[in-house]
Amino acid sequence: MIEYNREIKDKWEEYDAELNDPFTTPISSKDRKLKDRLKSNTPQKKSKSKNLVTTTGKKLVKLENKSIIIDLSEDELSRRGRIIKQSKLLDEILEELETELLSVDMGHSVVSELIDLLRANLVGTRVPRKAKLGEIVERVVHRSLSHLLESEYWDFDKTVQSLISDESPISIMIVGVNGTGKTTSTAKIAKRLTDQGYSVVLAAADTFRAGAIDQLAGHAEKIGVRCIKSQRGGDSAALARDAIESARAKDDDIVIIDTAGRMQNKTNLMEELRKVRRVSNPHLVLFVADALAGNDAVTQAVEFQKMLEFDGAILCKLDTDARGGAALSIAHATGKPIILAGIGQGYDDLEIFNPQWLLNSILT
Ligand SMILES: Nc1nc2c(ncn2[C@@H]2O[C@H](COP(=O)(O)OP(=O)(O)OP(=O)(O)O)[C@@H](O)[C@H]2O)c(=O)[nH]1
Ligand SMILES: [Mg+2]
Repeated sequence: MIEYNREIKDKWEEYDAELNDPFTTPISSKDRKLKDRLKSNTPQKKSKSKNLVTTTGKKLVKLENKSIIIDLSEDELSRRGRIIKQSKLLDEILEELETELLSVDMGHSVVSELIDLLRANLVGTRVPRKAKLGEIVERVVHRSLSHLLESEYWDFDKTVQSLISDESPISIMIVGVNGTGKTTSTAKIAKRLTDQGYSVVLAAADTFRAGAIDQLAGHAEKIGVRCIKSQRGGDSAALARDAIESARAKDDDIVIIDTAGRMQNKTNLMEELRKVRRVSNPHLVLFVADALAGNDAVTQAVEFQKMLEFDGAILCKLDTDARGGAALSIAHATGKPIILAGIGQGYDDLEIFNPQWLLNSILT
């Protein structure tokens, strides 16, 4: 990552030479205050969000926004070494990093939050005397973004296994805007769980789009699982409930509910999805995001989260030239983890999401 050139390296050496004894070079009180405030990641004033209300007195629900935690642990020294100061070199390294992260489709707000936090946490930090600033930043960014992707993470296979050991059938509802990969992911999950020995039923709850029912039924036939369907325009919530009843009657383990991504308008779509969820009461709700949509995927995830909370996301189309930064923005903006990754159009092209793989491909 952060391939700072020879010139920058030289400047770092100059900067090194120009540093006085770190023990007698305290950071300015302004820098220290900023550092302390951001380091603790706690707002200075008590948040008023608890009492957020609309102009007509209705309660507003604040989004759970995951804060980024800067992890300096392995690079920070408690004694000796040198102290990182605000410098042109640091600015250049952070600017380069910012450009790089924006180019892999990480959203503006999360990138600037990360850069600000990095600056605030790095300045004043004592590091080994011989350490290269660019390499320190590289390691800190990697660790910090790992935390972001790994926090709240849950394992898909183990979760399904543990839910089934408590109750059967269990249901998984797949949601997201149109064309992101919901139906394909429904089929891929069915294949994955069938391969693990479970008996799976699909529920064709996208009764809105022409061809959606046949598309899912076609997948079901190829995978060799049952598909519960109705006429086009049928009641999707009733269909989902029927599928669960049918699974219960036939002793199946899992129902996967494929839902619509488009209706007459957004409000209708959300109302329909909320009804499906209320009636079928799924064990898991998974949001499908299209990695190719970049920042739009993040906006969609945030909008969905407001209307219909989900437990985790599936990031599809990672096999394309999508840059993958959306994963970080989605995790940051919704507070929910990416759980599964779609890596192609075949039934086996679904993997457990691997944060390290994504970070290695983003931070090249
Ligand atoms: N390359 C690639 N293509 C994918 C992936 N997942 C889905 N697709 C393709 O994306 C297109 C849309 O997928 P669908 O599963 O139909 O999307 P959907 O969300 O169900 O769409 P609607 O039902 O219209 O809302 C299809 O051509 C899929 O083959 C993936 O991981 N990689
Ligand atoms: Mg579909």
